[in-house]
Amino acid sequence: MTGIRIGERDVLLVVDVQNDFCPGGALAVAGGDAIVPTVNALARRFTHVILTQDWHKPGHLSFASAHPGRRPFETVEMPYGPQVLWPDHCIENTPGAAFHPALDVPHAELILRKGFDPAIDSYSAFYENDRVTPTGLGGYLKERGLERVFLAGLALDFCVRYSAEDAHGHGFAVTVIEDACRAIDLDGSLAAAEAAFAARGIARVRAVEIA
Ligand code: VGL
Ligand code: ZN
Repeated sequence: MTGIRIGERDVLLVVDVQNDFCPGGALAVAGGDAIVPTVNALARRFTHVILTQDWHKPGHLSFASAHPGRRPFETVEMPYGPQVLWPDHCIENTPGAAFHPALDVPHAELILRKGFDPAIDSYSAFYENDRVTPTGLGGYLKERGLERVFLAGLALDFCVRYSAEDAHGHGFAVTVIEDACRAIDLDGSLAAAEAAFAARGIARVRAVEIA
């Protein structure tokens, strides 16, 4: 047990703990709802917590339904590169886009929505999937003097993964809290995420290690 002491320069980034990513939702992640008590308990250890919310318009270009003849979980080429097509999910102002009802983080200081451009998906909380359009989160964290980014949420192999990589790219010390995440695991995406974390020195810990 390492016992990581959380302080004023640490932030917990809670990624996409939304109904559509939980069992019964449009893009359900197995066990997605099971992380909620862990996330709630973790959040109480942090002064600084940020929530992200996947937030798409109807007809978003990441939806298979926007591509005639295509099925969910196929990959297509977009102007910005390959894009997995998803079932319609997290449509703005719908119950599927709402946070899980048991998510209890009253002190969250920022709710960052992403994926609102109808033509570009955004897995990362820092950049859209063109990998160059910033969300502003990097600047927010730097201006606020935050230095270490801890991540929890859904899905480990998509939005958590790319958020972690981009946090690392911004120079933050990055730790993924593994048992506070769940993965989609599409065509080896979980193994790819784990390899990416290892390659970049992104730490992986369990929630119990956070003091
Ligand atoms: C996510 C696929 C599509 C995620 C969001 O939160 O990991 N995955 N939109
Ligand atoms: Zn999405």
